[in-house]
Amino acid sequence: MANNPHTTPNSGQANDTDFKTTERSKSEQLERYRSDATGHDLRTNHGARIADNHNSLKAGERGPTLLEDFVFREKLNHFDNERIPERIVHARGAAAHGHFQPYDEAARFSKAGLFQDPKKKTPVFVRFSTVQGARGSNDTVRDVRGFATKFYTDEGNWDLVGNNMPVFFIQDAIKFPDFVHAVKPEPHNEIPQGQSAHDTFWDFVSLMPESTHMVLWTMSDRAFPRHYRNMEGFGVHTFRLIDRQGKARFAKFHWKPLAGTCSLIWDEAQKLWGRDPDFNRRMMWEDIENGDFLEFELGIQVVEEEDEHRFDFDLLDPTKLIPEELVPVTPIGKMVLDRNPDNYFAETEQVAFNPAHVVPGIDFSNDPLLQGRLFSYLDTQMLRLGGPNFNELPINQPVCPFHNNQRDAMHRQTINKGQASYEPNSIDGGWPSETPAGPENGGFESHYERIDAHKIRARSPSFGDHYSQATLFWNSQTEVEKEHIIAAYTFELSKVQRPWIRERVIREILPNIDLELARRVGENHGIEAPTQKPAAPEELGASSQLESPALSLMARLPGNIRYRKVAILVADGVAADQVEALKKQLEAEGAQGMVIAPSMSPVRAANGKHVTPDAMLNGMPSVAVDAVFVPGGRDSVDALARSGQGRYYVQEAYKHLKAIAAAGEGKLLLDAADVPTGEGVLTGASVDEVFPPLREAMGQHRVWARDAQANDMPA
Ligand code: HDE
Repeated sequence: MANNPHTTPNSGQANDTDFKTTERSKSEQLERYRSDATGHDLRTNHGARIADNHNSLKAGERGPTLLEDFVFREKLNHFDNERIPERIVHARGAAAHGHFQPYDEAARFSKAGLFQDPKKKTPVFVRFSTVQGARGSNDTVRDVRGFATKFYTDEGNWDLVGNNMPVFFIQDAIKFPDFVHAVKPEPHNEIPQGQSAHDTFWDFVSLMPESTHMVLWTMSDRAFPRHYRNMEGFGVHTFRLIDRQGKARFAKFHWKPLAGTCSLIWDEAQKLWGRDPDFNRRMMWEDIENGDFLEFELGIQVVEEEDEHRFDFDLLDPTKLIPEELVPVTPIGKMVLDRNPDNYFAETEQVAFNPAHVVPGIDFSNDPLLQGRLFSYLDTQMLRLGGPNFNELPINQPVCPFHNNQRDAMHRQTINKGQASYEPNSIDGGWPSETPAGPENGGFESHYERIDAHKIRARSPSFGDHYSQATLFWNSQTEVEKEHIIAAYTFELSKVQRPWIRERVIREILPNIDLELARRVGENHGIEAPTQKPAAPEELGASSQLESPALSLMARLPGNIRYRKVAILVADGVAADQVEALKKQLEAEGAQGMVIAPSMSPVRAANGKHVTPDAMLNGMPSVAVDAVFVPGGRDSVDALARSGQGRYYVQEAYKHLKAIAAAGEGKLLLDAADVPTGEGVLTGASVDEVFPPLREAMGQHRVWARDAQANDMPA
């Protein structure tokens, strides 16, 4: 078994070099650890069969439990110790397995093995997460999403540990504990969970102007993606790629979702906290089980070393992005996530990502945030996973063979043979030995960079512009997106108790992004915003670019209706042929029709047949679907129109800018609920008539034209 690090003998170089991963390598490796109890006896951990798993050993039927009961003690003892510390940030997550396949283009930029052969599939494991909340918090909170990918390559694991936003709150890692202490639930009462809408967060960020750009991203709809398949991912920092000739280039990594980008609406996201706190992880899980895999393209923005200083921002500053209009994103491969984990704890919880896990062909820049991360991740895993041997956990093991002279420590599993655990040695033939760097299968060699500098605690003046890219982001949003951002600042600050913090945000921070933004948020708080930008010119900076269309979520709308869910509202007397007709039309386009009824009892249709519901009105509420269809059938529509839940369903869908269609008498439900037709509310005699405009409206994800009046809907 060449790919088992535990069984590969110390056979050295030749074996290691010959090693080749396949798409299945990781799954085959995990198979050795998978355990299935089907058909097996219940036994203790030392292997004794258990005769009675219901009664502890007692002195008499009504007497005390005896210490002798090793079956009871082992069971309770294991249970009492089942928890490990959750991640200090990114505690809540969901993950999936898949593979990555490079395009031809990739090999030009990096000698990394995974990029060389367009036919080669490298296994990956991806964990998506929220940042602020605890492991049991909600999926749809306003927060950054983590997007961490472990590539199990021939040459070792490469971890691309990114987020769904391309910049970060701080410039230097030494501020990370301050930032996290400020955003986490407040220390005296542990409120609020999964949110930044509280005093300590706004206190910190309003005193740290460098956070302004990233805070603006988190106030946009990017902060609650509709589905993990609908969000972009970013490596954030500038990295280096090294080609086969040894030439280094700067690069930023991007994940582009092939299903397009789209997000929830804030009101919808909040309601989902109660209706389905597992919304994102459930959708990913169910889609993968149904064979609707998640697909992303990996892209890079490449900057030649000699161009390092050609931008009006510093490439090493993680609060800045490179506008795609300045340096386009070159696609270099595709990732498909197609398999759910077998066990949440063993895989999703125990996976340990680390930006320092790189392979030859990928290297770091001197971004001071990245440099700090190179320390932090290994450090945190020691506590979280109980010592330095967490690399032996099945999910963390590379699939290539690996040997070194590290030994012992808690929970060591490898049985290292031989006497020499040091290097150089002559006792074990000098193995394991070093590998010289080279264009192929070489050892890792750090980029040969000349540094000539003073040891100093300071920031480069080139990091001094804190606002120009925030303004660029603001200018690049559509009117609807701007309104959502204004509403977000208004909401968040309404939760801040201390007036001076609200004032500081509105008077000293927001006007530097945009005077109108400050004025509007100020108006909602009874605070007058200044009419001139208050920051010093060097802090305001000057972006050579005024707009970047790629920064708008609307730039990558899906355009089609694949993976969309449409609620079909039914009750007794429904026109079953219309239910069937719509389901067929949707399925033909890769979407799904969900039959939703007042209860789970089969509905008796007008033609006498039975229609089986997929869910109940309050079990799959409108916030959990993308569009609503009301078929005809007078009795069915009357019953729904009489029901508060029926009327609320279409009202809420209207409020959340969802496409709504009604065939035949279905319109009567809309009338009863005061849902006006027009602007994505489509009516007609038949499914054939309403489906084309319904598809068109769903392709835009939301009916944006309705944004202004939809808020008046009382749902
Ligand atoms: Fe992290 N971050 N981070 N981070 N981060 C962690 O590592 C840290 C940063 C990111 O699904 C922790 O294993 C420091 C940027 C993701 O398991 C910890 C700094 C970006 C995940 C840590 C940053 C990230 C983490 C907590 C500033 C986007 C979840 C548990 C210097 C590029 C990975 C753990 C998963 C997790 C430290 C900033 C992404 C404490 C010190 C910037 C996606 O080590």
